[in-house]
Amino acid sequence: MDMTDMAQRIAAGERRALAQAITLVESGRADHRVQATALLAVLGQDREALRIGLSGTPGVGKSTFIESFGLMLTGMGLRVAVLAVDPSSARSGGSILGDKTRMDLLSRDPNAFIRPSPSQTHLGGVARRTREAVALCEAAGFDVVLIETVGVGQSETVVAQMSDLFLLLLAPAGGDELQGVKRGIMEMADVIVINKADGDLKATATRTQADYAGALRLMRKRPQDPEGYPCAMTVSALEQRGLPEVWETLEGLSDWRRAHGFWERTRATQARYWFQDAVKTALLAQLERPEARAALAALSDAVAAGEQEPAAAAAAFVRNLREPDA
Ligand SMILES: Nc1nc2c(ncn2[C@@H]2O[C@H](COP(=O)(O)OP(=O)(O)OP(=O)(O)O)[C@@H](O)[C@H]2O)c(=O)[nH]1
Ligand SMILES: [Mg+2]
Repeated sequence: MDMTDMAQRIAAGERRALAQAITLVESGRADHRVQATALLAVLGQDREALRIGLSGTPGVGKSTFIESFGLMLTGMGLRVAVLAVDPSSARSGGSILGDKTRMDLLSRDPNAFIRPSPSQTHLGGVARRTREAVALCEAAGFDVVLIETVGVGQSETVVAQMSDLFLLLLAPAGGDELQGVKRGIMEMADVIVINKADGDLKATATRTQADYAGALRLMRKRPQDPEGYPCAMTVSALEQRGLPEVWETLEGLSDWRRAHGFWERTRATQARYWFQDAVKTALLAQLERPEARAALAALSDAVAAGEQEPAAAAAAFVRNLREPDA
């Protein structure tokens, strides 16, 4: 595959090229990794989307929200990409692929692009691939990239590392359940959205929103927040209520952060993180090469037999690690 040609097709907004490129970054093959790295370098980072991380427990209405919110955005003339980080291999058939029925209209919208998460058990690998998929969607000219994850703990941190804004979706619930949301996740949220504020649940949703608004006010103020943020609001994804307000709230925050330098700062911090992550991944990949494995096995035996001291043997091993083609 010619990566310059591929890059041009992605930049021109060719969906098939984008889908192929995401498959490439998701691949575990070493030659694909080389191509993916080259492609990302050719594409550069001139185009910027608003990256929105979105988390919520199973059944809270993430898919319904993305369908309604996504359609609202495409209706405004924006191009929307949806990606997912799925920490659990337990979900059948790879997350939002099966969900495409719930995102039926959005998945058929020419201004939307929905990509199911790669089915993988190792969160680290999935995270890197999703981050690269985000970069590909930006290069393809999408205005908004939604990165969905099921709220089970660890995956939120990873999604926050690749998002400009973080939205936490919650269900209406009694006061006790406020304790159920882990503090760390609350602290990550820029906007807490109580979904299902309709029908019988409407009053409970309003109460839940007030509870969270109160809890947020008690939290330590973060430098990257203007007055009134983080905030809590109610929506009905099903009845498409409150969605323009969510968009205004997100835009207001991103505008403020851009104007005050926090946008660039966050992206710079994230770039550092992913660079260091890539270095670690590359070094670990070197350990998997046959020569390295053989050397490691031989030195392990020598250490076990007491012929070599562990630290000295390790230092010698690392000194002798070479690039595959060097
Ligand atoms: N009343 C009401 N029900 C909703 C709303 N949004 C979603 N639901 C319902 O809640 C259920 C779960 O919605 P999903 O959108 O599949 O939730 P999810 O968070 O994507 O769930 P997982 O993919 O399993 O993690 C469905 O039966 C939806 O119809 C809403 O705004 N109001
Ligand atoms: Mg879903």
